[in-house]
This record gives sequence, C-alpha cells and structure tokens, in this order.
Amino acid sequence: MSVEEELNASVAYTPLQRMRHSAAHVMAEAVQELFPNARFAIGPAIEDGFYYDMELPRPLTPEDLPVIEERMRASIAANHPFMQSRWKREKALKYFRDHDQPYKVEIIENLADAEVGIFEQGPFLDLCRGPHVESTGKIGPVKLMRVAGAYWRGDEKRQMLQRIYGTAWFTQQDLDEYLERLEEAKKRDHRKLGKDLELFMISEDVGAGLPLWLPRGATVRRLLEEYILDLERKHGYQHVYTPNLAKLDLYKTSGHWEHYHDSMYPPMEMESGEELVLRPMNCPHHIQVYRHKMRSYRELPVSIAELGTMYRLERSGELSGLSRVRAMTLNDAHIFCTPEQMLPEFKKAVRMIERIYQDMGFKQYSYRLSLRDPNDKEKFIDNEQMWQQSEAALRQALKELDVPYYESIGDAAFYGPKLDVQVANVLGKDETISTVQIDFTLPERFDLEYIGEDGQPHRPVMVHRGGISTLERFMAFLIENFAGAFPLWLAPVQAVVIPISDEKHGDYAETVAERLREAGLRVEVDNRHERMNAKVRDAQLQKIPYMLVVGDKEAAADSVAVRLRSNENLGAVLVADFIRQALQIAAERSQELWPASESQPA
Ligand code: TSB
Ligand code: ZN
Repeated sequence: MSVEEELNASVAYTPLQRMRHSAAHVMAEAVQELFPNARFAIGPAIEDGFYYDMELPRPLTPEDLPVIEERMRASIAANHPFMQSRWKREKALKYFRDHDQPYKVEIIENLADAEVGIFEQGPFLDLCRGPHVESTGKIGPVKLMRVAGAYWRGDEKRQMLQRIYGTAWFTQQDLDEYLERLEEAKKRDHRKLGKDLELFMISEDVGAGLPLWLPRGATVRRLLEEYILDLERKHGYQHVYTPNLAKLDLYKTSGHWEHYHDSMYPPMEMESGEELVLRPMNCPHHIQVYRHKMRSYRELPVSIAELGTMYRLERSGELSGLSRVRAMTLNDAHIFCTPEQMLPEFKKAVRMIERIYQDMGFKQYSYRLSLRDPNDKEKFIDNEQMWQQSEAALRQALKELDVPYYESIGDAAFYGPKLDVQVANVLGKDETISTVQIDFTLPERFDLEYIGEDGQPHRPVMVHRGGISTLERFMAFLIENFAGAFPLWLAPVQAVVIPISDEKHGDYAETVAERLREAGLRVEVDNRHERMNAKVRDAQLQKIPYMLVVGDKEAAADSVAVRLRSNENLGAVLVADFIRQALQIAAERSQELWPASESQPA
C-alpha cells in the first residue's frame, strides 16, 4: 500500500478497521516509550489486523513483542481519549522537523492540503486523517504477531524500516478463533508440508525462487504432466519442445522487452555480439512454430502446446515456496485461429479448465476478468481500438459461457485482456491459477498470416491459455487444498507394506509389494526394525493412503490387513481384491480411499 493509498483508505474504514488503526497508534505509543528516538512512517489497518513501519536504533527480536504488548495494554487500561485537531501545514512541518520525524515531513510535503489532520492519545501525537475510536479503552484484545523488514514507500532504493504486524479484535473469543484459524492454516501451508512430506526444497546454494523437486514431489508432478498432456491430446493440441533461451530481438519484436522488461533477466552477451535472454514467456517461440509453414484456413485452429519452462525476475520479497518462483514450467498453449473461431475457441478453453478442476476435485474458485489500466501506457500496449475490440470479445464470451465473474483493472497482460481463475491460498490471499487470454497484438507484431477461403492472406487471432498454470503454483495449491493428503491417483506413495515382524514377515511383504508394483501401484515396504504401531503412525504422518499390515495370518491367506491414513481399519482383504479396488479408485480419480459401505471403524 502506498502512503497516499493508506491515507485515503483510512477514510473508508469499517468499525473493526478503525479500532485496528487505533491499535496501531497505541503500538507506536508503546514503541516510543521504549525507543524515544523512534522515527515513524505509516501505520494502517490491514486485512486481519494492522502494522506500523518505523526506524529504530536496533533490530527488534520476537522477545520485544510481549514487552510492547504489555505497554499497549497499559495505554488501553488508561483509556486516553483520541483527540483530533487540524494544523496548518507549516506548523505540522515545523513540529515533525523539530521532533526528527523525516518520514512524516516527507508525507506532508507530498500533500497538497493547506491543513493536515493530527491525532493525539496520551503522550503520543501522530499525523493522521483518522478516523479513530473515542478512546484507547475502546480497543479490544490485541496481539502482536511478528516483525518484518519493509522499505520506505516500498522502494528498494530507500530506507529499510521495521514493520510490526499486530491483530486486534472486538472480543477475546474472536481473537482466539483467529489465532486458531492461523494455526490450522499453518498446518496446510505448502511450504511446511513440502518439507515434511519431502516434496520439494529451496536451496540457498541454488538460489531464491529456484525450487528443487524431490523424488516424491517429482512423482506428483509427473502424474500431473501425464494427466494434462493426455487431456490436451484428446482436445487436439499439438505438443512441441522449444528452448528456454532466445535472441533478445525476438522479445523486442513481441513487445516483452518494452512492456515486460521488469520481469526479465538481463541479456547475456555472446562473443559474436549476439544477445540472448532467458524467456519470460513461451509465446514468441510458439509463434515461430506457427510460422514455419504457410497456414491455410482449413487447418485452423492450430493449438500449439508445451510444458514450457520460463524465467521471471520476481522481487525477492514476493517469492513464496512454490507459488511464486523465478524458474517455472507453464502448462502453456497458444491457439491460432480465425476471428470467427476466436469466441468458440475461448469458450472451449474455459470448458477444458472447468473439466480439470472437476477432475482435481476443486470446488472453490472464481473468475476474474482482468482488464488494462487505460492510464498506464507503459505496462499496456497503447492501442485503444485493440483493447476495445478484445475486451468486448471477452465480455461476449463470458456472457455466452454464463459464468459469474468480477473485474479487475490493471491485471491484463500487456498484449490483451484475460480471464483468470482465482483461488485462495491458506493465508487467504488470492492467486491466479488458470488463465485464458485474447490477443490481437502479437499476431500483428509478428505479421502472422493464414490463407483464407478467398485465397488472400488474413491475420489470425491468438488465444493464450494456461490450463493447470505453472506446475509450481499448481503444486502449491494442490498441497494446501488437500493438506498434503493427495487423492489416490496423485499420491506419490500409494501404499506402504508393513511386516509385523521384519524378520518373520519381511519376505511376504516384499512379495506383496512386488505384485502391487507389477499392477502399476506405487508401493514401499517399511522393513525398519521398529514396532508396527510406530510404522503405522509414520505412514499416517506421511499421509500415505494405505497401510498394508502383514503377519502370519495374512501370509497364510494371501491377504493384507488394510488401514487407511484416517486410521480407519478395513480388516483383511485378499491381495488380488485390494489391487482391483485400488486401481479402480485411482482410475476414477476418486477423493475416497475405499467404498464407504465396506469400511468399519478402527
Ligand atoms: C498463458 N503468455 C501467457 C501464456 O500463454 C502467460 O504467460 N500468461 S501469464 O503471464 O499470466 O502466466 C501464466 C500463469 O503462470 C499465471 O496465470 C500464473 O498462474 C503462473 N505464474 C505467473 N508467474 C508465476 C510465478 N512467478 N511463479 C509461479 N507461477 C507463476
Ligand atoms: Zn502466451
């Protein structure tokens, strides 16, 4: 949030936000008592709480937070009124200069107003538009959550400040429930589960935002790749392989270098003088594939697809596990079609995405129509007619699809508007998974053609489409959505065979595992010299769907004692029956691990 946005947002605060904003002032008051030389920047209410940015003589530690909290409680108990006044600009400038508050001075200098708002509570005075609660006693239970670094005005070239995040609620019960929700969310956090379940890692030696997929995560990824390639083949997509590098000129022609520059790595200069870049998008490569021969209207639409690896220079502060990375592989496709085919193709792409979500068992997602910001000529191609035409086309497609959606200004691609499919991550933040985009720009810039029925050259339209998004972001979402307990068809290890005694039943366990593997199931044998119960518990923690316990009885009857990761006990099942049942559940991509009627409580 920019300083100006913060100042404007405060006017529209809800009662809860207003109270949180007051809590931010009380937090600043407490910090000032501890550090009389603290310099304050901004302190808005945000979703779920508030923060204040400040410059302090030393870095804060987690141990500082309870101390600050304690002082906040004292101020709340003292019930100081919040007193509002309006000062002439000059008076305010002088006051904040005299009190060594350069950030406040800079904010005032950027304000056009002749007068500024001042709020005072007890010993603390702040530049502020309000509104606030009447007095500090009206502030509900507060908790300080964490300290983070934040650049002044979000600008990496300016002072690094310390930001304390806090939360405040009307009642203790609200606060407790919120903290509980956070705890629950933490358990689903893909960064934590990615580590616990050995799915992926980030190595400092490799670099930030450059994830490494561990064997189990790689297995899930391969299954997703096979799933999506198969689905695309059925929809007539043609798969290609293209390199991750290209000449810089290619991206000058496409417009990426001009409009997408901030997300691109600096070019590499070759001895020949040629400049190469890591690609931030796959479109220009697919355009070359389209162009490798003359196309007739008869072969359109041409859908060129690739699991295309690409690189984006995301800001380090924005990187997060697998969901925002710098090296990623997109389930990408570019559909080249006639203008008449554009709407049907767009709709087909959306329908295919709906099919994917159904197969995955995702129920909560929403459609976002992402439009350009007409005032931002740097980020978006400056071509009024193109934007009008493509936005109208998109709206028409949405109308025909009859799906609910909301609009977002400024989230379009530089070359055209998009329909984005949004999901919420565990932290409640919205993220784009799938996307379908209409593009009249790149066909123009690359002078693309097809020969029409009239024998004349015509310009095709492009539909860019990301089905399951990047495998990285999709995996992050999958992990959080299932809290790591993947449905059978995606589970990296589907069953673990557990011999009651590793000495006596180890051989039988191996035979069972061998038969299951032969049938195409992913199976491990836990032959550690451990108690059976410990092995069952470990497998449950690893969220492995089935634990197949084997002892004398099972060996004699050619069976396994089946236990689910939920701890449900199914009793003895013939090995052949288990294989048949598991294969069927996987083939159906069922979310269940066993037909309900056949299971019994543990
Ligand atoms: C769909 N040219 C199009 C393509 O043809 C394109 O690249 N669109 S995109 O820029 O919107 O990116 C496609 C998808 O990649 C996004 O919808 C998002 O789900 C995913 N994505 C984008 N940036 C990142 C990132 N830094 N980390 C992980 N996934 C990302
Ligand atoms: Zn594209």
